[in-house]
Amino acid sequence: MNRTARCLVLLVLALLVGMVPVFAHEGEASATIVNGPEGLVVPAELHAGIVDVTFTNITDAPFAPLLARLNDGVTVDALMAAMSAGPEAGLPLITLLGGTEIAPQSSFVATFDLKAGEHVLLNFAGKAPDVKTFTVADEDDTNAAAPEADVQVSLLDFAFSLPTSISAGEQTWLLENKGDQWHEMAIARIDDRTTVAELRDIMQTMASGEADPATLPIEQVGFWMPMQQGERAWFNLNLEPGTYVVACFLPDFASGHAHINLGMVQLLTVTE
Ligand SMILES: [Cu+2]
Repeated sequence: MNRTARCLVLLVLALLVGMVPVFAHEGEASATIVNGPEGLVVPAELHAGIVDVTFTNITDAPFAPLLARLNDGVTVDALMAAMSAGPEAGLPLITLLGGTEIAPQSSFVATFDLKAGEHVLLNFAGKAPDVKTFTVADEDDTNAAAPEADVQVSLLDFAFSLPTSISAGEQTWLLENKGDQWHEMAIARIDDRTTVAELRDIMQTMASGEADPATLPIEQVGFWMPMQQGERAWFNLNLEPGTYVVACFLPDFASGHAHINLGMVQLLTVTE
């Protein structure tokens, strides 16, 4: 074998070794969902129960995957027709499981407690909305255990139940919607020099929805997209010591108010 051929064989072997973890996960309690140049690549079938989902964004565009289960008897066509009239029309047809924002060329692992049924994965962050479907099969032959959580958060109507102080560094968060409404969780770091009066102003500006959050002295460090009643998910966040605000900006359709205005906002201290 000449030198070039040997190099080629080594290259192919290296690529294969690199790909092994991807294949080894299929059929187990994990799955990989890729946002690529041709759009979303989603496994056709997943198992019910606890499933680790690795979201990989290999594009230079933002990726915001949102998982939803179609309610009984609802078709994807019916969902898309309803969504075109606005989210309020689409919501009764689905159960949202949440999702997050994934920067270009990066990955994020979230663990879901999947229930059997037809599902959709929506990405509204790209140039055009991308929707893919997958089935969650009835039987749970994986028996995967739920991850152990360091930080437990309950989403309520309208409050967060979460510790006021947590440890810095990599922590596993468990998010559960124990309310009746849909909820999301945005986590933003506040400048440690912020006074209480300034903080009140920041929260009011955030709640008004009128100011561009990018102009506020805060930095978003985490976000879990809308999740509905009875759903739960786990993911890791690595926060530095400091002061953070946790808030839900979703609307309460009955009153027209954002949940943050109804009390769904809390400060969180991250300690060394
Ligand atoms: Cu909420």
